[in-house]
Amino acid sequence: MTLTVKEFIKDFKVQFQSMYAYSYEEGSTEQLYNALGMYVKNYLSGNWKETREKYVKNSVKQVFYFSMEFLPGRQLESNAYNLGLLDTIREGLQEMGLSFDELEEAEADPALGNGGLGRLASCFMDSLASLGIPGNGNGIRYQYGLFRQKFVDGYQVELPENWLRHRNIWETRNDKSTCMVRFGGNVWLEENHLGFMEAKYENTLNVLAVPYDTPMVGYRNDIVNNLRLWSAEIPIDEEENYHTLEATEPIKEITQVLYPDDSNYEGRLLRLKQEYFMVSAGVQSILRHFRKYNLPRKNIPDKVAIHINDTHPALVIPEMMRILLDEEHLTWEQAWEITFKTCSYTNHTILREALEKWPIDMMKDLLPRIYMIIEEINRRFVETTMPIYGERITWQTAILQNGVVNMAHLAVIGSHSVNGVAKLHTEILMNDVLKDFFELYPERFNNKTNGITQRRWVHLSNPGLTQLIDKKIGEEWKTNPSELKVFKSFEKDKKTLQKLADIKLENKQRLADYIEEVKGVKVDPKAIFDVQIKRLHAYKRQHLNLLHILHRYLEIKENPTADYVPRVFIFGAKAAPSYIYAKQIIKVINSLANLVNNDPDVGDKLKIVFFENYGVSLAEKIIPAADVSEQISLASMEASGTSNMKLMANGALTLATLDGANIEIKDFVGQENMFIFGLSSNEVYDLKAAGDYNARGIYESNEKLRRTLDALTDGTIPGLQDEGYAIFDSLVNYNDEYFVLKDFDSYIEAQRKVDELYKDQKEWTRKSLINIASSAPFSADYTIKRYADDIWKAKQCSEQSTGVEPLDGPIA
Ligand code: 73E
Repeated sequence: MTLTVKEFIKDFKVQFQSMYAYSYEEGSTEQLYNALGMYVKNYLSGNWKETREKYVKNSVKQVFYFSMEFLPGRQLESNAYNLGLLDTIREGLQEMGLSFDELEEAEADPALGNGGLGRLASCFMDSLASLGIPGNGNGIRYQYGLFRQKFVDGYQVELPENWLRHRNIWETRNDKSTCMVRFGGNVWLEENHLGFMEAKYENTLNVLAVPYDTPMVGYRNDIVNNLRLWSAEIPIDEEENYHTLEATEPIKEITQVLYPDDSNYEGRLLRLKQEYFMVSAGVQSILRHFRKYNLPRKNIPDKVAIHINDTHPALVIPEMMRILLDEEHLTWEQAWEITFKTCSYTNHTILREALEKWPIDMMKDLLPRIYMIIEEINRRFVETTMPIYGERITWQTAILQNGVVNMAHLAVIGSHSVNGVAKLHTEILMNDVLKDFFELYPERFNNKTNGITQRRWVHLSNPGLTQLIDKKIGEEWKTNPSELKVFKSFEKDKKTLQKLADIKLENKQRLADYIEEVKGVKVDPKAIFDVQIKRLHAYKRQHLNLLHILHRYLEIKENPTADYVPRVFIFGAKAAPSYIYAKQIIKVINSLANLVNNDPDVGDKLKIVFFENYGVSLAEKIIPAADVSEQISLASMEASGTSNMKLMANGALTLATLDGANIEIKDFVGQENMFIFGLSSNEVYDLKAAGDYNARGIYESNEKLRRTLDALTDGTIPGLQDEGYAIFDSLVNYNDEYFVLKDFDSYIEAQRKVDELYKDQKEWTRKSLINIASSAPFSADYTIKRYADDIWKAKQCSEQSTGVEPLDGPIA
């Protein structure tokens, strides 16, 4: 059934009138957006219901992806696109004198995640639905998303992100499926009249978990999966106990705000409450189904896979045990077998400061029954491991260590699968971070390199490129990404290359206009657009990028008439509010931008643009216009990265260290089609082991570098307080934790090669084409297929879904 433009116009008018009781001509942009969103939601509701019913009726295995973060981005365009309605809607609106793009801007971009981890979860939701795999998301409906970033005087300021201020038309509150989550109080075990041990509770804080469901629309396959986000409320029958607004605070605060830390951990009580709240509500709602249909509990692992996205939801393991023991009265052995076979865990980082370790006292107070169960899991683990592996390994792998609950250890012990997110990262887990566990359970470890959805990150964000590919190789690549490799056969076709260059220039012009609009900076679209977009973190080394720009600036000042290839350095990055060093880097880049962008000696040779409030919507504008993708983390530190994949798929050339998924990008695209520099991860390990790294020595012996570093503190950059000193200090006086100085020379050399190659536009565009044509392996559809086949044992249940042929190549 295809919708005609005429039908759309008629239905949309009815929709608008039914919501606002006047004619659409009088509607505000926001009202028109709401009506359009509602129209799309109504359109898909039949499939949403049928998908749900089909899964139950056919009793298929369902995946539940538990994540504290989801970063879906705006949903109107992507839902309309996946449903096959987008062109019709665009045309219809145009006939009505309305603009789709304008209405779309009225949609809030839900920032319910920090960065890569949350965005990955949303790419996975898109791929699950598009592959027709029964998959559900389970998370938190934060009332405030990640802070809105503003720059005041070049400093980051955080403002609350009240994304629900306007109604969220995509969600459906589901009062029928609420559950109760208990915190604190006293708990003891008592034998009941049937002779079962039962857990008794008193003085608990009871919190009502209310689910809000959001449709996850598959690509043209009639599948609509579900994302369930939980909100904390006062239980209805306890309302009389909450007389004042203040009294309600401990409950409401649970789902009020997302913790703004990426790759970091702070043992805050509220965060532990959030984790347990989400986990308990999610597990209860899954197991309720088995009770309702009286299904054999031992079949749970055949019907359910629960995925633990980093350790944040690792309490799934004791919570599932709690329900199976206390409410289903299974034996420990039965409950453990079910739990272990159901759960799987992904590790996303090796950064020590990101590994969750909860103080035992905190856990005991807040979750007394859960703590008892963790203690018992630990006791049994120690009991079985000790006689076989001895003391050292046993104590190093125990869950309870030195007064804390080690969540990664809980996750590994309670899961049948443990995976990293890129080949190198998985190797580091096996050889270093989780080495002892790899010895205990080698069969559990596997790699699943991250991926991205081409639908959002190419088809929708880069329509020009998408049309060109369609024209050259047909549309099959859209459902079978491996077809993209056919595009490579055009690498020597002059016309195609010219067209590709034209499209890039158009995208750059569009971004240049936007830069002028929001930053008031005029940039030349013919300059190299050099992009680093990711959270601000010392290990990601935005300050290495900064040093190179500063070095370039000094060169221009010294020799303004030399022949420079014009470059625009583009940044997007939020710093965690408490991460002072990261905020100092932002300030220095902003101050340098202010200097450089207004220096008449510099002109178009060099510009710096630091966007405020980087997020999914901004990424969609920047990525199609990028020439260079900066992936410059210290080797071994970035688990995978995903902006590297998005930028490559849009034809940017990668400038990278051999870290995370950059290595696999190199394997597919070829070293000659990117710019590699810096220490390898083995060299980093050796350098750390040798313990003789001498940053000051490098500073003193490297003239070029010294001049650049000195410019941080000698007044070259106006407007700084002590931020330049702080960076200088960390690098020179505190021995440069992330080996920025060590990699400086080879980074400068790689940047020189970028300039050199850009002078040969044809060759640059040829390499760009090869990048695009080699990007298929990083489709999240492949990643999800591997998760489904190897870990979840979940089947595709729709023949129309994206067909993913097995890919040859190095991704395991
Ligand atoms: O390398 C990225 C990776 O691509 C990694 O840093 C990121 O996850 C991405 C997706 O796999 C990540 N985020 C976090 N840990 N790793 C994290 C940790 C604590 C809170 C929020 C996010």
